[in-house]
Amino acid sequence: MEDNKKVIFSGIQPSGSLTLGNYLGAIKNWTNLQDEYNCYYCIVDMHAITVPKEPKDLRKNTLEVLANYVAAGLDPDKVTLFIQSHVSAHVELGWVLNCMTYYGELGRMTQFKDKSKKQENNNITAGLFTYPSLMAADILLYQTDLVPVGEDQRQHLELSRDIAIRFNNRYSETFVVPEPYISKVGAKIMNLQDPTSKMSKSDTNDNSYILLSDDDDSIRRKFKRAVTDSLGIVKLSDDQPGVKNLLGIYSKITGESVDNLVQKYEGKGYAEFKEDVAEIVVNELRPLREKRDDLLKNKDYLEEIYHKGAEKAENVARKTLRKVYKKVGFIPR
Ligand code: ATP
Ligand code: LTN
Repeated sequence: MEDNKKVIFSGIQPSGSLTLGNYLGAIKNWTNLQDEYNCYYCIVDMHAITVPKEPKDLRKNTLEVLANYVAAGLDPDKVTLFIQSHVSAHVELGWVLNCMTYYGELGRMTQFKDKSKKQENNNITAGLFTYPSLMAADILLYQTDLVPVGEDQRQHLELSRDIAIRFNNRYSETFVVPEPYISKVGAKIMNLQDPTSKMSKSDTNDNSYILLSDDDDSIRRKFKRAVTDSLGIVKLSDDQPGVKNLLGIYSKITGESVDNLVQKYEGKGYAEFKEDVAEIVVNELRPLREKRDDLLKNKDYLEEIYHKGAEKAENVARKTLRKVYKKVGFIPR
C-alpha cells in the first residue's frame, strides 16, 4: 500500500531549459526511487517568478520540465507529477512559515546572496528573499521523509528542517522533519568553462552548460571546448577541477568507479577522454530528447498528467494545512 511507503518530495524551477546538472544531480536519482517511495515531483513555477520571467517562457518551460520528467522515466501512474501554482496550499503554508522564519536566517542563504548580486539596479524582490520558506512549505505539506536534491540545496534543506522543528516545538508534533538525499557522485556538476562554479541554466555563456535540449553535435562541441588544465593526466585531484568534473559525469552515467576510469585513461591524453565523455553524454541524452520532443507534441497527455497530479497532491496538502491553521489559532470557516 502506498500509505506505508516513505514520502519523497522534490522540485525543479521552470526557469530555463534543464541542464545536465539538473538531470544528473536530481532527476536521474528520482527515477530510481519511484518504486520504493511515495514520490511527489513538482514543477515549482512560483519559485521561478522570484526573478523576472517572461510569461510565455514560463509557460513553455513549465511544460518542458514536465515532459523531461516523463521522458527521463518518471511514471505518472506511480509518482505524483504536478505544478506548484495548481495547489494553493503551498503559498498558504508558505505564509505561515514566513512568520516563523527569521530575517537573519534568510539573509544567510548563499543562493539568495548569489542571485541578488545578479539583479540589476538593486531590484531584489521580497519573494527572492523569502523563497526558502516557500520551499519549506513545499516539502512539509507532504510530510516528506526524504528530499533528493543536488549539493547546492543542502543549506535550504537545513532551514526547512529548522522551521519544521521550530513549529513542532512551539505548537506540538505536526511535521515530519525531512532528511536530505544527496548522492555521492554527480551532486554538483560544474560549469564547463569555469569548473570551480556550478553548472547553471541561468548562465550567460552557453558553452558553460549542456542542455537536455542540445543536439548531438552541440554536446560534442561543448565537451571539446571544456576547460581542463595543462597537466595532461586524467586523475582525481582538487587541483584539476575540470578533469574531476568530467570524471564525475562519466562515472554517474555509466556507473563505473572513478578509480577504474583513472586506470582506463592512464597514459592517454585529454582529447580522447573528452571525446569519450561526450559520446557517453550524447548516448544518454539522445533518447531522452527524442521522447521529450514527442511528449511536447501531445499537450493533452501532459495536461492529463498535471491535472491528475494536482488533485492527488491537493488532497494530501489540504490535510496538513488544515492541521496547521488549527494549531496556529485560525478559526475554521
Ligand atoms: P539556476 O541554475 O537557474 O539557479 P538551478 O538549476 O540551480 O537553477 P533548479 O532548477 O531548481 O535550480 O534545480 C533543480 C535541481 O537540480 C536541484 O535539486 C538542484 O540541486 C539540482 N541541480 C542544479 N544544478 C545542479 C548541478 N550543477 N549539479 C547537480 N545538481 C544540480
Ligand atoms: N530551491 C530549489 C527548488 C525547490 C525545491 C523545492 C527542491 C523549490 N522547492 C522543494 C526540493 C524540494 C532550487 O533552487 N533548486
